[in-house]
Amino acid sequence: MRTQKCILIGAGMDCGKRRRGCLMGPDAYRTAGLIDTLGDLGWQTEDRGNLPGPTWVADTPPGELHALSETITWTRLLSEAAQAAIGQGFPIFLGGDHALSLGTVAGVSAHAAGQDRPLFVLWLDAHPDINTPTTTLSGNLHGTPVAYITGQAGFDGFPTLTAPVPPENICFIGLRSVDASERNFIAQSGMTAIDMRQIDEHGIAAPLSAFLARVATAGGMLHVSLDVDFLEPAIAPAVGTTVPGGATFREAHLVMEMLHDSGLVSSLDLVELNPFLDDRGRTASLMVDLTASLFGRRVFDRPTRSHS
Ligand code: Z70
Ligand code: MN
Ligand code: MN
Ligand code: MN
Repeated sequence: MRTQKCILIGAGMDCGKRRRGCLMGPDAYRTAGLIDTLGDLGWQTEDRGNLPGPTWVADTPPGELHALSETITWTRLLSEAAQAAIGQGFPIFLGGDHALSLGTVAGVSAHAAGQDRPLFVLWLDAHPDINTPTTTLSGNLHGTPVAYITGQAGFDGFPTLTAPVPPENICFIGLRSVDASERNFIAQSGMTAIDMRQIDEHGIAAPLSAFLARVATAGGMLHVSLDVDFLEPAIAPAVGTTVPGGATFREAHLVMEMLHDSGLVSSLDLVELNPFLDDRGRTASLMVDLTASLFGRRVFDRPTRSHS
């Protein structure tokens, strides 16, 4: 990692889907001890508090776009906050639902373009979130950020992207709930899509190593977007839509440890935590522990970098 300073940005965005509760996420991470955990690992932490985005939105009928104007407002706020932070430290965006990545990745990609460096994105999620406002069946905009950040059409009214992320720079790991339109798009997009079967057959380290090697060779910056539903619901119940068959405790920690060893990660989203659904804070605590692995917590030092 290039810096020893983290910048925490709370984004209690809760309008990317109908089910409410993600607005409590930022404070759950703080309650679970995120700041002390990072401090114990030698990181200085600046907490910029919670962004003042739109809060409560009444449900729209099924199939209609939900909270479009609120999502556009959040996207602008988050993109500005990301661009302001990333030159000053390692931003950690405390969600909030996954629609917050419309803004965080837009901001980070604008910064990377200004530095003449390619941006890569690792999307750890059961879902590829690659619908557009036109293709979405649910109307939930948390299912759309990857389409937006790669510059797909259909995002009328959203801020114009400064620097769309090339599809070849996107890597999904953990997919197991994919809409038909998303499957067709991914197949012809050039994105790397690792589903649970590939993880079962080859392990999670091999595809991650291959992706990290590409980022390193390109001299890229790497944004990591961690959706709680990447994880097996038995260990991470605090999420609106649980999808069985997720990453295990050990797979998830291995991913974060390998990311740390790579030294390539420059920003992080923690998304979809719904503390209202948690079991005595265990999901919030697990997300903090995974973040600790990304920021250098380990059992023993390792002799070499994992992607070389
Ligand atoms: C579906 C949609 C989704 C959760 C993302 C699901 C999207 N593809 N669901 N995260 N929990 O509505 O577009
Ligand atoms: Mn997601
Ligand atoms: Mn998901
Ligand atoms: Mn989700």
